[in-house]
Amino acid sequence: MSHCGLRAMRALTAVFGVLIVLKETEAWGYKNGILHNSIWLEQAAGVYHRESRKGRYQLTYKEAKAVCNFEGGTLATFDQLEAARQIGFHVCAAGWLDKGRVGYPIVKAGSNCGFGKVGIIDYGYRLNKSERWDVYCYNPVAKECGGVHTDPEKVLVSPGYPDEYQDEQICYWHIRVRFGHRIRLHFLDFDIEEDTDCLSDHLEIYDSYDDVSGFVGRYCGDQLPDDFISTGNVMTLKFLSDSSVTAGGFKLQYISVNSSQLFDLLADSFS
Ligand SMILES: [Ca+2]
Repeated sequence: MSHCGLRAMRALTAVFGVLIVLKETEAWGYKNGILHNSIWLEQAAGVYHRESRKGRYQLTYKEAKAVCNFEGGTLATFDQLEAARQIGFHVCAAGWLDKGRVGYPIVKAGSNCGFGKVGIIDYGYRLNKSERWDVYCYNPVAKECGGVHTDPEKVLVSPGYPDEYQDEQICYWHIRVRFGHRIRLHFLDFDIEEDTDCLSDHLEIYDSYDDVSGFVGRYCGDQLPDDFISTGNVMTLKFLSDSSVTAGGFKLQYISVNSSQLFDLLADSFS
């Protein structure tokens, strides 16, 4: 091959490489190297998205089923996912559905997710059930709870509070305040079924925008957890209850603090 031909070949290979990366980017919603589906963990119409603790696209069909069952739900059907999508459920991540189908719900067309289409992006019934995806679960018993919160301060409560929470609840609260600010969490009331290692019911705090990284702690019992201040401008709270024994629930307040307020807070705590 001539020198010129070799160079052209290399250039072509590079172009194909870039194209493959771009295609991945469009299909799976990578942005600045971060999977931005992780912010969409809230539930809608009883449907919610889960990924493996190991991360994105790690669940076989069997494992996906187990994840939903563990939380008292079942795999969502295509119709349940569509019903959730119609009230705004938008997730940029393909997950297992009932009967081995795979897809994800797109509300707003975007170039980086869903091939610019709106609707359920349907990968069809998978022949190979060992493929690894995320999962969409359905749990009609779960009360509406969680969500994305961007107010500078807010009170958050367990589902049904001040009544006792019910069995088989799962809630994610994603808190995002102004860039450069941090989030101070302060508990006002706390009563969650007590159990060794809080395996039955618990509230978990994550110092990140998802429940995959930044694990801070898991809490149960009736002692108020200590205040917590995030390292960045985002935080995630996750509440889970199992299939028996409930308790009073919790009430907490979060406040967005800037660096000078933070300095005062820290000064107070040491004085
Ligand atoms: Ca329980």
